[in-house]
This record gives sequence, C-alpha cells and structure tokens, in this order.
Amino acid sequence: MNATAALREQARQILESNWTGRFTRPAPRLYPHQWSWDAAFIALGWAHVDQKRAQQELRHLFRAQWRNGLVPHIVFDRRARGYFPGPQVWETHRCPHAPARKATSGVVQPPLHATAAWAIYQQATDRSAARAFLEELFPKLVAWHDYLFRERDPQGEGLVYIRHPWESGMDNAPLWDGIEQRMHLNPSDRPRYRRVDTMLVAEADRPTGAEYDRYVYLVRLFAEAGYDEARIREACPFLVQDVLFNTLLCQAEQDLAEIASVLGEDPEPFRQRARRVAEAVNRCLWDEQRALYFDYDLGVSQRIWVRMAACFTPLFASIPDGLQAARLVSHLEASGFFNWDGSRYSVPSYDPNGLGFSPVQYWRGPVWININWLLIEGLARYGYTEHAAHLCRTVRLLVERHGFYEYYHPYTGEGHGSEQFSWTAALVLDLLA
Ligand code: 9YW
Repeated sequence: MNATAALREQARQILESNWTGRFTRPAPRLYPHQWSWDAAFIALGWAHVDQKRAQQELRHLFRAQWRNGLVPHIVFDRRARGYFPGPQVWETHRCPHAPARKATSGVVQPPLHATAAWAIYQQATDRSAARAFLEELFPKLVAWHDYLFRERDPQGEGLVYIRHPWESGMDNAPLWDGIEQRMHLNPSDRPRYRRVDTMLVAEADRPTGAEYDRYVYLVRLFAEAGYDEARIREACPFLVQDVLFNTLLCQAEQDLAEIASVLGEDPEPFRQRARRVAEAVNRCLWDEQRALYFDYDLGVSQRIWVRMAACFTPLFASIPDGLQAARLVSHLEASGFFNWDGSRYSVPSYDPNGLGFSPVQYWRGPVWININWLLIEGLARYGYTEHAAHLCRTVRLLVERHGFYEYYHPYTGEGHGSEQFSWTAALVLDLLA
C-alpha cells in the first residue's frame, strides 16, 4: 500500500470507529451526538468510500428537522452521556415546531447540506439509489433554506442572521468578543451548570467560563421565548450576518439548483436566491479598502472588524469577481494567514497578528481542517492551483505527522482538542481522492 492509500485507510478507519450504526459521532468522547455541519463534512468523506453511509448520515440528521424547516445543530443520541448542554437545557418541547420524538438543540449551524447531498450524487456508484436519496432529501433541503430566508432575513436583504456563537460553527472566535462584552449578566442572569468538555480536554484549549455563561444564557433566552423567532429577534443581544454562514448558504442554493435539475424540478428559483445572497454579501459585507469580507453586527448596526480565515471563504461560493479574488489572495499572503516557506502551518483560523490570538485556544488561532478545505476548494475555483496544492500538502503533513485531530497549533503542528476527529478524517478522504 502506498503512503496515500495508507493515509486514506487510516481516515476511513476513524470514520468507521466513530460510526454508531445510525450516524457518525464528530469525536469519540467529546462529541457523542450528531452535529449538523459535521454531518455534512462527514458525508462528503463517506461519499468516497461508502455511499450508503454518506446518505444515511444526512438522512439521520433530517429526520430530526423541525416542522418549520429548522435543522438543529445537535441531534441527541439518547444512549449517549457526557455532553453539556443536553436536552433538558434546550427544552425544545416548548416549541410547537420541534419534533416530539427526537431530542435536539434549538439553534442551527452553517447550511452545507445541499452541497454534501450533491457531492454524494456526483460520486455515487449506485446512481439510482443516489437519485432516490435526492428525491427524498430535496423537499427537506428546500424547507431548510426556506426557513433561513423566512425567519432569519426578516427585512429581505438577502443575508440571513445567526443568533448564537454556536450557529457560526466557530464558538469562541474573536468575532464575538465585542458582543459578549456588551452582554452584562447580572448574578441572577448567570446560569448554573456544570461543563463536561473541560474534563475531557485541556481547559486552556476550550472557551472560557465567561463565554459559556453567555452561551447558556442565550439558550435559556430561546427556550423561554418558546423558540418563537419574532420574540427572539426582539430580545436577543446576539444577531449577526456572518460571512461564512451566508457563503455556505449561497453555495448550497447553487447545489440545490443542480439537484432540482436532476429531479426535473425548476432550478431557477434556487439560482436566483444564490445570486441574491452573493450580491448581498458583496454589497453589505465586502470592504473595498481592506479587501476583505467582514461580519455585520445587527445589534449595533456595525461591521465587526475582525479578520478570520473564514472572511476569505466567499471564494468557495464564487462570490467575488476576478479582481476581488486577486485582492483576497494578496491579502491572504501579505497578512500572515498564508505562508509558503513552511515556517508555520497555514491557515490559522484567526489573524496571527490580531488581538487575543492564541495558537491553542479553539477558534482563536489554531488551524482547522474544514476551513482549509473551504479555502482549497475556493482557491482552485479561481485558478490559484499552486495555493490550493500548498494548503493540501499542509493538511497532509499535519495529519501524517500529528494525527487526525480536531485542530492544530499553527507553529508546531501539534494536535489539540479531540483526537480521531471525524471531519478531519472525512475531508482528508475528499482531498486525497
Ligand atoms: C460544541 C462538533 C462541534 C462543531 C463546532 C465546534 C464544536 C462545540 O464542536 O462545538 O459543544 O458544540 O466549534 O463547529 O460542529 O464537532
């Protein structure tokens, strides 16, 4: 077996060991339930080695979809223990749209699912099974995107908002520091709870206690509002139009259009929506002077001037024009996010010169393979094949030298967070295919 085949086999075995029989855990102990965008990344990996599992991964997630179209960020496995916050904190039974027989969270994660479903179909060895799978999933994907536009874009701007740091997929990113500082919690607002994550991995690598207080406070606010979006919108201190989330929605609409075409449905409404999101991302989130996309804080009607690797991801959905893309790539190189000489592993999740950068603390600096994967795909789309190949080599070096971790120290390459991490394995399978 050559080195590439051996690495692929190792990646496949990680997915296999995290497979529960119904879905794939993101990580063996730290994340014992199903997570929404993890499921999409994981399905992209399974698609290369086991079409049935790839399909099952998304099926399992969408079986827990709410009646209003919301796809929850966690589908709890009732047999699993050891994760906080569990269903009793979310209290989703307070919402008439939540499924009665499934335990789920009440927030969402970035909508990569149509993209994953389309990739499964394209790689399928059993085409007729894949088509049947698309037929089954299509109305659910439509309902999911409809939910986002209906509930999360009340002004019809073409951008949807997120209302919790967990919805971004980047929990403790410095993006949220300003909002969290504005959220003064009185002692009576401060929720009481016991975390489990800090017992499983190094406490210094995880979000702080002050951040968790705010995460849990927001969850309780949603539960007490009965998950009524209009009420939440009125009261929620965290409302953000996020670059990464809207980018993935834009690509997902493009892929939904492809799925519609295969099924003999009209693709045009989805293409139109994709164009609308792309235009809005360029109009509202692009900064011409800094040559970068920035999040927008609806709470104070201001840009969030924080440079994350995620700010470059509109490349993934073909949102920038050629000139914008060239400026983004120059920015990526000049800023320390991307380096050719191997003195550092690219791309750190957060600006290495930014305030509060940490090489180990979760979304405040470490290299994450999913963000690299989005950038690799995006760079390749615009013809930056050398850049894409360089990032691919970096991902390979990281897993070869240090294992399949949740995230990596950008200077030493050391793995942090959970080992045997599913989306790292899944995306390596995709990159080495
Ligand atoms: C949490 C599962 C999830 C990911 C998120 C990541 C982290 C922690 O782990 O969230 O407790 O939800 O930030 O993107 O989906 O891998």
